Order: sequence, then C-alpha cells, then structure tokens
Amino acid sequence: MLSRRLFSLANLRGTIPSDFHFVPDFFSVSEQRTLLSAALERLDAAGSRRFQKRRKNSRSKLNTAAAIYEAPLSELFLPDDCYEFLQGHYDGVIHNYREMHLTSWPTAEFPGLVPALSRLQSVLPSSNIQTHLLHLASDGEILPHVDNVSASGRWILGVSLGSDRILRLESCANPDEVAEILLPSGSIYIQSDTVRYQYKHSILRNSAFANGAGQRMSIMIRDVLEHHSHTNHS
Ligand SMILES: O=C(O)CCC(=O)C(=O)O
Repeated sequence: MLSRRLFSLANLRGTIPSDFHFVPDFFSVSEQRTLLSAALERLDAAGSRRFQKRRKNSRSKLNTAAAIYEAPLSELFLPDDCYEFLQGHYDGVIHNYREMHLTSWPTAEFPGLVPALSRLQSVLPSSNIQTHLLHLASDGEILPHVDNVSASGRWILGVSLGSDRILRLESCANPDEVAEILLPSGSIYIQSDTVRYQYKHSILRNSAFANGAGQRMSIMIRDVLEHHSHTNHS
C-alpha cells in the first residue's frame, strides 16, 4: 500500500481523510511523457475523422519520438479546439472532457510503457481492474460526486498527467469536512473504503496557480465489483 508521505506539501486545505493515499512524484517526467502520449493516441484514434484531420493539420513538425522524449509535457497536448470535448449535460458531473474505456495499451508503439505500467500495477490494492482515460479541456471540471457503487468496487486510483488540478474531498455526512489536495503531473492517488464510499470528490476548474492553466489527462483505474462487496456497501 502507498505511504502517506509528503502530505503536508500537497494538502492545501483541511485534513486528509484516512483511506486516501497519495504519492506526488510517482512517475518520472519520461514516464509521464510515455503514458500521456499513449493515452492521447488511444483517445485520438477513437475520435471523429473531422477532428483527426484537424489534429493532423495542427500537429507540430516533431516526429513521435522527438515529441515523446524531448518536448515539454504540456506540448503533447494540441490546442483545445483540436479535440472534440463534450460539454456534458447541464446536470452532468463532468464538463468539457473526452473519455474512453481502455481495453488495451499500445505497448508495441511505446517502448517505455510496459515498465511504467508494471510499476503502477505493483501498487494496486487488487488485480481485477478496469481502466478509463479522462481528458479534461483547459476549462474542464468535475463536480462533486461519489462514483457509482454498482459500477466498480472499493478503490479508485487516479494518475494525473499534464496541468495541475485541485482534488476536493467532501464528507457526505458533514459537508463542512473538506480537504483539498494539489495533484501535480506524475502524481497518483488512491481513494479506498471510507473515502471511496463516504466522501464526494471533485476536480476544480482551473485556478490561478502557475501550472494549472492547461489540459489534464487522468488514467482512472478501479477494481471490478465483486458481488459480496456490493451487499456490504449499497
Ligand atoms: O480525474 C480525476 O482524478 C477524477 C476523476 C473522477 O472523478 C471520476 O472518474 O469519477
């Protein structure tokens, strides 16, 4: 299980609930580039032809290898108008985003991917998992919610890549009990048990801090729901 080290650096407000685990610097910059490039590749391939063409026109002259190994991480994202971000319904939880359920990673195209993913695998609380990619536009946000208890199990791991964002945790029983955590690129967090079921989480819209102005990719990993855990928590 992950340590709770460096909490004081990341905790912007409030007390971090137990069952929240955080490592601010889990992935190196080169691992972050590889993961972000692979995630963008998967989402881009699933997008519409019209936007694929837009991206092709906008893409810099850098070839893929140069983009992965040399460009600053933020430059792996194209401008916001190159992506078909969904506004989300007015009553929806996520605004200005695209997402997909990931069935396989493009390991053949990205040589550094397997070692980065196996490091991640080594900290997962259990191994029967589902993976989601969630790409937030520069003005994207996620409103407070508890993940659907019938769609996944007792823990949620988030990898943050790209622009910094603040994660807010709010106790369902006591809305005054709030904690805010800065999620830098390369960080990972796990919400398990009490925090997964009894706290709402949200990703705040961009604010004024220096690294917070751009797009963010999260790789969300959840355990597949086992039938007995459903009876315990529903
Ligand atoms: O992007 C994140 O870190 C959180 C995503 C989220 O709230 C969710 O997928 O339910």
